[in-house]
Amino acid sequence: MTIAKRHTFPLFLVMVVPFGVFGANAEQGRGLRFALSDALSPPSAGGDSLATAQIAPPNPATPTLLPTPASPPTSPVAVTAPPREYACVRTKIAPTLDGKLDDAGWIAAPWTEDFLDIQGPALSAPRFRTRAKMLWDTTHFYIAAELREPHLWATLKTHDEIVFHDNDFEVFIDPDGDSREYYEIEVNALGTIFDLYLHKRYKEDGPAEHAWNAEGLRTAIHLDGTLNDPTDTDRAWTLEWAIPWSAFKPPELPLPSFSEKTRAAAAPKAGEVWRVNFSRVQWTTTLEGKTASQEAPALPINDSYTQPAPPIESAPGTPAFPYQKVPGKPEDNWVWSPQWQIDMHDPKYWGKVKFVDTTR
Ligand SMILES: [Ca+2]
Ligand SMILES: [Ca+2]
Ligand SMILES: [Ca+2]
Repeated sequence: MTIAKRHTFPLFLVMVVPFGVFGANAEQGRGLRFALSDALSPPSAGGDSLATAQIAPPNPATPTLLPTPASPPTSPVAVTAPPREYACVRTKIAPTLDGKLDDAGWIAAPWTEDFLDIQGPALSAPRFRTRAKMLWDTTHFYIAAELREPHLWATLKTHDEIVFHDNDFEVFIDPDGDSREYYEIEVNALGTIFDLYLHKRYKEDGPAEHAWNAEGLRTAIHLDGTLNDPTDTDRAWTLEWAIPWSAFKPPELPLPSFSEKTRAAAAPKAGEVWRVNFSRVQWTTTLEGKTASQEAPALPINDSYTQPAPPIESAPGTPAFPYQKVPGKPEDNWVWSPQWQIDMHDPKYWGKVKFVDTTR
């Protein structure tokens, strides 16, 4: 199954609450971080049809500034390695955006290291393999990723919903590496995008600007398996993104500018290094291996799965036992370059991506 989308809607200006909260885990920090902005947002207009691939633009809201709560202490892990590095090769032929990574450019491009826990190699290794590739040309930054996944699951369908409430793949990009004026894009297995701009880190009172959109972004996802069907075992999802360099443009905000605006959303020069990191958010669901039988008396579905009783009433055409998050269990965060803390918003730990041009 391949899902392709193109985002070309205009930019809307929305001031979102500054929020500097990071708890002892990413669920706490993220949940708090979005609680107020969610509350201030107008109600969702509902899911968009994948068939038409139309994405509703976010509705404008009244600019609002609220005081930042005190940040609880975090417990960072000792830093034992420098940030990851990757040589991003300029490609002569743009990949075909179909979610499949069989393009000549992707075949030639090296994989990143396998993702590990956000706090580094001292923590448990991820349950499922994740890795990425990057390419560039004069018009776009291309990103590919492979996420091994025995239970393809996604529910969110509306642009700029909080996509990490599903399992997702995320990229963080700070072109000039000053830890200010940087960008984040998230996607789930349905291809739903949540893209946002950070004026400063949350620890420095943000704010996050959800109304920023990666204009001209094209995405495609290939599902190696069946989405939202717990009666079988899936294998992976792969994705391709083409992000125009022109998308890396800070929105107009009533805030002081740093250096990103002077870059004028230009393509990198050969040899330039940008700070980039990838994150995979992975929730544990009630149909992952032993979890179901640990939670409640179980009903057998097949040789592989059990499901807590009683079964959940489902809409016609949907599986009788939809995936459910395990209540109270925080998400896992698996990343390319370890952050040594449960906080993606510390760009000094992001990977160093060097744009290499061997075509001349
Ligand atoms: Ca492709
Ligand atoms: Ca920056
Ligand atoms: Ca957005």
